[in-house]
Amino acid sequence: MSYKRVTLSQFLMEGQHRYGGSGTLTSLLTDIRTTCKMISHEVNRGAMAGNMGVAGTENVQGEEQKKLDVLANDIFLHMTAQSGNYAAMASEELEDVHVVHGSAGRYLLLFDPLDGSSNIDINIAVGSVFSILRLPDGASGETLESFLQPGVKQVAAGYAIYGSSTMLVLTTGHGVNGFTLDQNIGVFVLTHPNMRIPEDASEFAINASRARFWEPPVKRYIDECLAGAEGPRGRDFNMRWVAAMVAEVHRILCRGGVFMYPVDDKNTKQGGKLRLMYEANPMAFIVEQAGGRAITGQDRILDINPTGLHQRVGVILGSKNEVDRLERYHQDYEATAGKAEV
Ligand code: FBP
Repeated sequence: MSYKRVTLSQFLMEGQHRYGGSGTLTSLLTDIRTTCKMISHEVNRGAMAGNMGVAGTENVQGEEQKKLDVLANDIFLHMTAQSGNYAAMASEELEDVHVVHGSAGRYLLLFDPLDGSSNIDINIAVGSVFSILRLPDGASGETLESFLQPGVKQVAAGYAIYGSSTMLVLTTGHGVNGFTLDQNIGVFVLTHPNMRIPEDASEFAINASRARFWEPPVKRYIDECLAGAEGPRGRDFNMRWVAAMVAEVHRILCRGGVFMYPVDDKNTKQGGKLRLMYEANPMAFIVEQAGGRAITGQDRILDINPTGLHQRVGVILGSKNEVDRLERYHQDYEATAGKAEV
């Protein structure tokens, strides 16, 4: 039996040679690797390290912060600043841009240090999500404007999932690869090369407790799935909801499906639930690189021109043919709704 194991560092070096990189991307992602290893350790220690429960503070979104939200945020800020690659950062847990003083870095890092925080105290999967942008020429990391770039400008993105095992899944625009942390030797090993999302699927994820707020296109899609083999879809569908976007996206990368947190009548004022810059954009980059699609209902998420660090959007992503169908239902609805108004 060949014992060929490829570590994340070897994979990044190999990519550097293949795509003629300068080594900066390798260094950028090495910062992220170390950060996620440290957060994985703290998540796994859980109550033993007193990491459970609330921190007694609120973040810029007005959400109660968990102790691990604050700890993971500190680990991200500290560990990724070491290399000096990043000029500045933005986090779900910080209101404003965090400038890395003295850094001559040419990159910007955006992150959700702990996604799925409501799962921490009940020992269900959580994760970290990151997005890397170039600092525009002539721009300084001090300004918000340098961050407000559409998702298509990302040079790399990914997530770590702290579940039954710890994995790091990432893209640099050349497909999607998954690495599992070998706890014995403390290295990420390539276990899921070239992940691809099946175009068809029979599994959806949406918070059904919000059904009364759904817009007609989403309601139509879910009703048809729930009608099963006797209904217009002619087959049965299954449902999942982990309440951690990282886990939903990881499931879809592994076996297909569609994940939705759409704009609905209850969150429409704030533009949706999930944040564009450090949740929707990195996940949309990953999903598209794996052959899936990611839309708001109307628009391709990666084409959105951001207006704010903590801007929220509707998210519909996953298997191409299911997202195509949801997009059609939105277009049909807008066409009929448009006619009704005339
Ligand atoms: P944070 O935990 O980082 O705030 O992320 C938001 C999130 O937890 C997503 O990961 C998840 O998909 C969604 O909210 C769950 O929402 P709900 O509480 O409505 O089930």
